[in-house]
Amino acid sequence: MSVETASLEGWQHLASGKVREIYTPAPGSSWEGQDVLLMVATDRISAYDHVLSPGIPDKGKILTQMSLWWFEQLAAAGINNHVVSTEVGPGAIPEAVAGRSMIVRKLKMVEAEAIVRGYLTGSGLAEYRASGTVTGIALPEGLSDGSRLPEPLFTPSTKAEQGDHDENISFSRLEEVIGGELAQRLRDAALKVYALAEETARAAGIILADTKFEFGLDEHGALILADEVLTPDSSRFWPAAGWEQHVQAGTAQPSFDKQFVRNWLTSSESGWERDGDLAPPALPADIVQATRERYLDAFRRLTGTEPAL
Ligand code: PZK
Repeated sequence: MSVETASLEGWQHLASGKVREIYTPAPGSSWEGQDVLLMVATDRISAYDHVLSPGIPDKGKILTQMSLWWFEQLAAAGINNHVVSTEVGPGAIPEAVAGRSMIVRKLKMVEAEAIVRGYLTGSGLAEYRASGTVTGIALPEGLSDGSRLPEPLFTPSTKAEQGDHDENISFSRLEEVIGGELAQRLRDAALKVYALAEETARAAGIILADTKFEFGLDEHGALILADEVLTPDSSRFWPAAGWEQHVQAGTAQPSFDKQFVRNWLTSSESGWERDGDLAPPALPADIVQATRERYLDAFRRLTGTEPAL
């Protein structure tokens, strides 16, 4: 969907995220009153807190179909998800957004992000270097950027207002915010999903360094995996092939999908200043194409199939 917020027959636009759009059934549509939403993934890409232009052709389709593939794998392991339908046609998903959309159950969203980290990097690495801990959890000495952690850590965060960064919180703060019982259920579910996914990804040549899940509660109080899951937008994917060399050398792991974009943006060639007030310049066609190939590569490695484009 290159159009920002397309007008979709039977659906009414509800909200925009950085790279996704959400719709509610329009009055008179076949879904009216059914407590569902339509989630649409656009081709927009963000880096360094900016949404870039142009988008990456087919990104929304590739990531939606990757997320649906994961939901299927996880359902086989007993993890319930919010997907209701991916059927395209009149009274279902409009052709205009086919392949990049899902109709989902409207849930009572848990007001916290369920983040799991299996490898040390990003804000976890920064805290480790300062204090030897990650969200207050003590870790062994001698870990480097990209090191595998002794065991995966549940590091929840609270959703910030749009534009702000999410804030890491301790488990005890999570208990205060959402209640002790729900906090435990959230942690157990997130760690279970991460362990399954990390093993699956590693067997496919991708390291799933960390990932962010969003869960919701259904009408019976059951915890349901929601949002988009285990894509490069919600997770850090690293190529497994070079991982150990980077850890040994103490160099940062390359981002599976956005490394070309980041390298170009921060190169003298782009002329852009990361810390300035200006929007980044348009991405060159070769950077766009190389990035598209990275999304396709991740999809193919994981699923062993081609996405429907
Ligand atoms: C829900 N978002 C994030 C924002 C997007 C997505 N199953 C659900 N039930 C109720 N609400 C949500 C979900 C899900 N998933 C997700 N906001 C609400 C979001 C903007 C655009 F596509």
